[in-house]
Amino acid sequence: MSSKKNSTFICCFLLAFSITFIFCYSSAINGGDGWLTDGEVSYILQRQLLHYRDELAGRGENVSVDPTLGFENPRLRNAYIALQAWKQAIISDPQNLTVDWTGSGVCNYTGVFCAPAPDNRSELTVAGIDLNHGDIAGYLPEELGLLTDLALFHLNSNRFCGTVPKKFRNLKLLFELDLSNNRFAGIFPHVVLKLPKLKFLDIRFNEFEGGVPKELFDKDLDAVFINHNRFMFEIPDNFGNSPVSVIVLGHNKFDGCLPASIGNMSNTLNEIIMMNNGLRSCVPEEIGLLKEVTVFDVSFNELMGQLPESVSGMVNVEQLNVAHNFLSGRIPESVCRLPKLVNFTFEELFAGKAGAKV
Ligand SMILES: *[C@@H]1O[C@H](CO)[C@@H](O)[C@H](O)[C@H]1NC(C)=O
Ligand SMILES: *[C@@H]1O[C@H](CO)[C@@H](O)[C@H](O)[C@H]1NC(C)=O
Ligand SMILES: *[C@@H]1O[C@H](CO)[C@@H](O)[C@H](O)[C@H]1NC(C)=O
Ligand SMILES: *[C@@H]1O[C@H](CO)[C@@H](O)[C@H](O)[C@H]1NC(C)=O
Ligand SMILES: CC(=O)N[C@H]1CO[C@H](CO)[C@@H](O)[C@@H]1O
Repeated sequence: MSSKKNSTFICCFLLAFSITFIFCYSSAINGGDGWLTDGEVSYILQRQLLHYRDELAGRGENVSVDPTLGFENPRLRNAYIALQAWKQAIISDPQNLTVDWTGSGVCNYTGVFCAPAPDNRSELTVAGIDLNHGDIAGYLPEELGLLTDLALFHLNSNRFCGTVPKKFRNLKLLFELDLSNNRFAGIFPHVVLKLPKLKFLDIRFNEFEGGVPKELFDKDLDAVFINHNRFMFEIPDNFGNSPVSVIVLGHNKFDGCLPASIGNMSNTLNEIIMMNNGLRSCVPEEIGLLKEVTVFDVSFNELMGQLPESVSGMVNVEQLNVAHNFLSGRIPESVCRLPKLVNFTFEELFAGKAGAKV
């Protein structure tokens, strides 16, 4: 054994040991029924060894593929590697959704959808994964980057934790990414900015924290949901460059101003929800340019000044919520003339006046 391999081995062992220890310790303090079975320990050890190797080279290299398995084409073989690696990274699957993830027929796995490859219609490839509401716990291994033809990846309402694999940058066809309502943490998953076909980004209800890169708003996305995380940043001036029809940023810790550039979204913006952040500014005149908007909610912020008369331009608005801010002055009469308005909530915090409803 070379000394490099030797030290690698020791590192792996220590890593595996410490993780096993934490695992045992937490299950003991959680009042679980004591220690892990030998099977569980060897599983964790195995996974940690695999994981450590993966850090050194491209992951997936060392998921062994039984040579007796036959695959229709190399894409499906890669998909097999990705899905087996993922299955190993799953700790709990109470609905047994991945129990049938065995053998070479990956297109028959629960939650996995195949379609002819866009660049070769005579080859089947994995085009979608949908494990919504699976309640599965685990993490996403880098091997998922082998699913290079994936267009849809839906994981909402599971218990996946950790981060979004960097190898997701290989998913050049990914169109919809829904990781909502999981336990992902760490900084904003910058890898999503590198996905040329991405239109739908949903990472709401996770534990992401830190800033949101301003490049997000220059990207050609149709829907962005990043609400209910721990993001903290100032809304940048390029916000208005975003061509989204729906954007939901609520329940984070954004501050700064509602930028005037929002007016540039007039042809595309349909719903915007920024409730419960720390926005501090006046409501810009330019909101009146948002003629396609149906839902506009900036409630529970620290917006000041008057609601501008220009709101009369929001001719399609059905729900307009500006309550729980520091807005003052009279409500512009033009609000009453908005043809589609169903629900208008405005509250003068200082006067303690109840919301006005139309
Ligand atoms: C999943 O499989 C386990 C073991 O075979 C079984 O005990 C359990 O009832 C199954 N759960 C569901 C929801 O089918
Ligand atoms: C998927 O299942 C069907 C029906 O059980 C079977 O005919 C087919 O060969 C399977 N496909 C693969 C790729 O294993
Ligand atoms: C398309 O797929 C078929 C079946 O796997 C293969 O024989 C053919 O060489 C592929 N064509 C190209 C251009 O890769
Ligand atoms: C976007 O909005 C800003 C501020 O209102 C304005 O100065 C700028 O010219 C607009 N850009 C485009 C491309 O419309
Ligand atoms: C990174 C790594 O450990 N790669 C290994 C994967 O498995 C092959 C075959 O056993 C080895 O040759 C590689 O070194």
